[in-house]
Amino acid sequence: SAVSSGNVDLVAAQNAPWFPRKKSDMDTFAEKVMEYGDELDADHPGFTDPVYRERRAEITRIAKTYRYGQELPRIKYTDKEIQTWGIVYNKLTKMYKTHACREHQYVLPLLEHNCAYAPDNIPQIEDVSRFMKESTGWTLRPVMGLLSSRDFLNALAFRVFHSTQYIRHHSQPLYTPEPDVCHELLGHVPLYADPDFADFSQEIGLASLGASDDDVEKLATIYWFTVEFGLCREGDNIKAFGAGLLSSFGELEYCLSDKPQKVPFDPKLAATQKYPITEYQPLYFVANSFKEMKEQVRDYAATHIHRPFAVRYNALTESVEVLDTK
Ligand code: TIH
Ligand code: FE2
Repeated sequence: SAVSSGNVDLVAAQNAPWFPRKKSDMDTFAEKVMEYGDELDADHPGFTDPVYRERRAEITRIAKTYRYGQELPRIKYTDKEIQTWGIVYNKLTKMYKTHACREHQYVLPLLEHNCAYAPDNIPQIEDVSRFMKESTGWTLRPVMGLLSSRDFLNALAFRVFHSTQYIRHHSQPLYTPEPDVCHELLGHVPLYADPDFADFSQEIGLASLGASDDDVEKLATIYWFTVEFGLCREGDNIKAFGAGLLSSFGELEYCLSDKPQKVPFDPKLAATQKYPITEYQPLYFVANSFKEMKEQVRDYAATHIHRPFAVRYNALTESVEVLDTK
């Protein structure tokens, strides 16, 4: 087996879908957004609010011009936006004590202390990204809206998480069908300070590099049932660790009630499970621990994702090396 030297493509990887080899390669994602972004769907609560629409357009324009290596853009949030954040923040932080997994509960006070998380302040992703970098090597990148599954997952291989900076519409604080700054900062960020969760996410990212469309779809579904909507066992209890749950006080209450179905996490089953994207989930997977989840996904990738090459992340150069396995 041979290791490629930087930009020398191996024959085996040449026929695979393109994937980033280094962090700056992700600059090509900046203008490719799928839905939402600044084009709101008709059933979005902000659709008929011109002030909200203009504000969203302003914030997404900033994300569009960001390039690797620059300081992450600081947004001057309005009083109305801070008020929405405050409502979400106060409701959620009360519920976390009983509903959030222990890793999330451990990190939130650190974010309050180090990154100015508070009910009357929306933290800046530059400050948050620096904190993440020091904890587990993860960083944030601004994004206009939803990326394709392939681009989004590929970034995880580099320990890069794409984050929106706009906030949900003030009329519906309890749930939004799309990511917003509450979802990123309260749902995702705390978990990325946990070493096992950090490794687990990168594992999904590495498996997605150069994978077939079909395999990317499966990995995105595993991501959905873990990083976004995962539950985990804690002794005799079940707690939430999925960011979609930890950022929605509506669904956070619902997910631990007896209404939805809960089954043990199995990546092979999760990979093809159907799910709705604009309403509460009817089914959740329950993991035993982040460590076990990481091994389950690594085994799944080794046995079910077929590529004629292997990849390895070099943390010193922050780049992906391609290894010929033929
Ligand atoms: N439903 C979540 C919330 O209200 O915060 C947001 C999202 C979860 C998953 C995708 S978007
Ligand atoms: Fe998310």
